[in-house]
Amino acid sequence: MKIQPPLSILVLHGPNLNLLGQREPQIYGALSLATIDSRLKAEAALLLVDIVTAQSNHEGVLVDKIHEALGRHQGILINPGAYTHTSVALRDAIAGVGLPAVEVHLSNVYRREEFRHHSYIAPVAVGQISGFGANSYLLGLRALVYHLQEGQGEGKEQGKS
Ligand code: CA2
Repeated sequence: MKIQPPLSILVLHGPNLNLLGQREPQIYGALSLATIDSRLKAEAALLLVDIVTAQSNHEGVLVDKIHEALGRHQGILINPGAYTHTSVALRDAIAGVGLPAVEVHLSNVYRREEFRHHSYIAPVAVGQISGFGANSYLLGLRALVYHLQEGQGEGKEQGKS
């Protein structure tokens, strides 16, 4: 039996999420991004997976990070921030690398302004979790890991590993 290295997940935070905990706590909660990242690391340890986290306010930097995930990570957990509602480039990058991605949002975007109801990312994501504050990230990580593990399980049943 071949020993598999742990799954590695890239966690991407989009624009303005570096401000978390400092402004608009009524919408986005009181936790800082550093606290969310450390909770994600604790959750990843429970799930026996590795994570690498990054935040950028720049669309092209996020596109580059998605490209660089190929060969390094098996899945992407992403809060694209406002780029959710505007970015064909991020959508094309996720579709282009073909890695399973889960989209997460702190706020329930469907209870907010109409322009937040459309996501360019959702059609190329495995799924979306929205409205649970920092727990959206933890739920999203769990969903992505289960998705990846189920995929591997199916492969094994078919004698592919
Ligand atoms: O609910 C989410 O996670 C969002 O992705 C957050 C984005 C927003 O544009 C999306 O519609 C939904 C905005 C992130 C801005 O974060 C801030 C945090 C603190 C203070 C100001 C902005």
